[in-house]
Amino acid sequence: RMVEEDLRNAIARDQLLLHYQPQVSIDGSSIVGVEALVRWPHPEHGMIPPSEFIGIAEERGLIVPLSEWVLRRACEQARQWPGIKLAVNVSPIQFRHKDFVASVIRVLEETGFDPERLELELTEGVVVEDADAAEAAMMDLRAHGVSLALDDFGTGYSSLIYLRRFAFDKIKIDRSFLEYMEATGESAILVHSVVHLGRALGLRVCAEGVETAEQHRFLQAIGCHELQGFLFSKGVPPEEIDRLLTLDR
Ligand code: G
Ligand code: G
Ligand code: MN
Ligand code: NA
Repeated sequence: RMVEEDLRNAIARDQLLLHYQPQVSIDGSSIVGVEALVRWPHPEHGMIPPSEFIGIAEERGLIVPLSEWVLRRACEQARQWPGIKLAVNVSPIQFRHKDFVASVIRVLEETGFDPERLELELTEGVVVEDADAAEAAMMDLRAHGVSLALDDFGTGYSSLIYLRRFAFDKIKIDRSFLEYMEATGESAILVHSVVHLGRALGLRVCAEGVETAEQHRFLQAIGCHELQGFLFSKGVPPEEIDRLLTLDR
């Protein structure tokens, strides 16, 4: 297929881009991390979002080179942003690849990026297929200092079991919870419970999709740790992160 060839070339020719969405402290005053979000500026079709090509990359055997490109570029760029975390998304197919951990460690060594500043965002899909292998890979990553976040928390079926069994450092509450939240409604009760649960398990809790000051106040009141969403910033080019961090200091 044409798209496949295009994508292969885009990876090989360094034509993908990374945007970064800030993750902010609960009072909204400082940037504590950034999530790398890949973009494909296509010469004919314009900016293609990852939802339209990550799946293709997974099906066509391109997810490994694509992900390595993302991790390497993100580590290179985030080296200039000391003191904040770099969050990188990991697809289940990429995670299950037998060389996954080794490739992460290699990129960290080659870029000189501090493993303690890297956070990999995994989804439930990562752990469902071969739990033992997933557990081993996760322990290995943590032994190297890399931290792990459970992304899109609450969209799967067995999240609670995964939290008990697997060594996550953080949960990211899926933005669908906030979408339907009014401070008194049922979603608010769910969000409150998830924050409580996370804290009880000693995890950090990040809320995604924060769009209003009201949501911010609520999340602050219930003890959430970090926030991500359009209220603070959408994903932006690295130059904009440079600028925001300068303003921050
Ligand atoms: O950036 P956007 O708002 O379009 O993100 C859409 C989805 O694409 C998100 O679910 C995000 O996790 C995923 N995504 C973005 N960048 C990457 C990446 O580098 N690798 C993987 N596997 N998924 C990504
Ligand atoms: O699945 P993942 O959490 O990695 O996806 C991040 C996605 O969420 C990106 O596509 C990003 O553009 C989107 N996003 C981030 N903040 C907000 C927000 O406040 N509102 C909405 N609707 N989408 C958001
Ligand atoms: Mn994510
Ligand atoms: Na998410």
